[in-house]
Amino acid sequence: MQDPVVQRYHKNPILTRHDVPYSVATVHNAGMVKHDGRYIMLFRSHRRNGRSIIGLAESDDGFSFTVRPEPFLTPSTKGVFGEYEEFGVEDLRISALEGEYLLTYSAYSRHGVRIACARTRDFKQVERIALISQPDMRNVVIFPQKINGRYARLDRPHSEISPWSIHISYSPDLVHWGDSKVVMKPVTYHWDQLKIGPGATPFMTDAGWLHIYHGVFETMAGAVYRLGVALHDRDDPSRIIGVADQWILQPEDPWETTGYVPNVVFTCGAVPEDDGTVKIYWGGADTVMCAGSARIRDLVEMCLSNPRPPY
Ligand code: BMA
Repeated sequence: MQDPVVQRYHKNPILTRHDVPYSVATVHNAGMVKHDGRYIMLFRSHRRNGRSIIGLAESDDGFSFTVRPEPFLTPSTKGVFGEYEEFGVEDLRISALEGEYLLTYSAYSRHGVRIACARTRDFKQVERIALISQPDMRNVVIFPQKINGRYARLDRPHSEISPWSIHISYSPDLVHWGDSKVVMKPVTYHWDQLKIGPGATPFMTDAGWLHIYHGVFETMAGAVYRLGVALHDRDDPSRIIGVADQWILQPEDPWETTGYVPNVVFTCGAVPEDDGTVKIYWGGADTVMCAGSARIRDLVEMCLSNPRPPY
């Protein structure tokens, strides 16, 4: 196994606010996908009013990105989306499914945070489909394949009774979701004991769906966000095969340990490659975008050889 398991790109950070041709304060937590052989990054930026929008950057090699002159998605001002996106749109994930790209993002408003779903085929036109959760819900990733004829997603409801955990839900039509079930919870006095949430869109491996998630530990100096990895059954992703006991990435570089929110690495996207590696993308300190690479078999091995209980 490579040590460290995630090799950071030597020219991190790969994208900062200085690369953005419009006025923003941060660049972070980007959804990722390969479209027509090019890497698409849909990144979150705080505007100087503290509310977030989504920008688009493109790359041929997955590391060197150019930002489009205009934002990709800004809060709607019309109808039901206008009401629920009033305070901003955040942390978008991309799922390639049946010839289109499904986008899920957090919609913030005076009513709380819920998830909106939209679709695009070309990353030019975007069509909003529906608000697909009630408040409060963040961090929804849709599996890039239907499971027994239904759409499936990992989500993370907020609860006062339980530490915030990862659940699975299903839908026949992308609009109505249900049949929910908890799949993974934080483990006490573990690096993810405070809360966990879905991270990058899961991708298929020989051993099942690989999901890179985030976990949080509270310290005397505040929360530390790290990344971990879980393996889900290919046919029934509500069944966890193994969750790695150890994290795969923690804040270490200066732009991860200091910034707008210190000690944060937070992922919304990873791109599996044909050579058996996966490019992992994360926001550093809610301020910049970083990238790294891992061997998929190493991540799978971590889930199989030394797993901790799913909950
Ligand atoms: C979470 C979300 C993320 C953010 C993280 C660290 O609650 O707001 O968007 O990256 O906190 O600040």
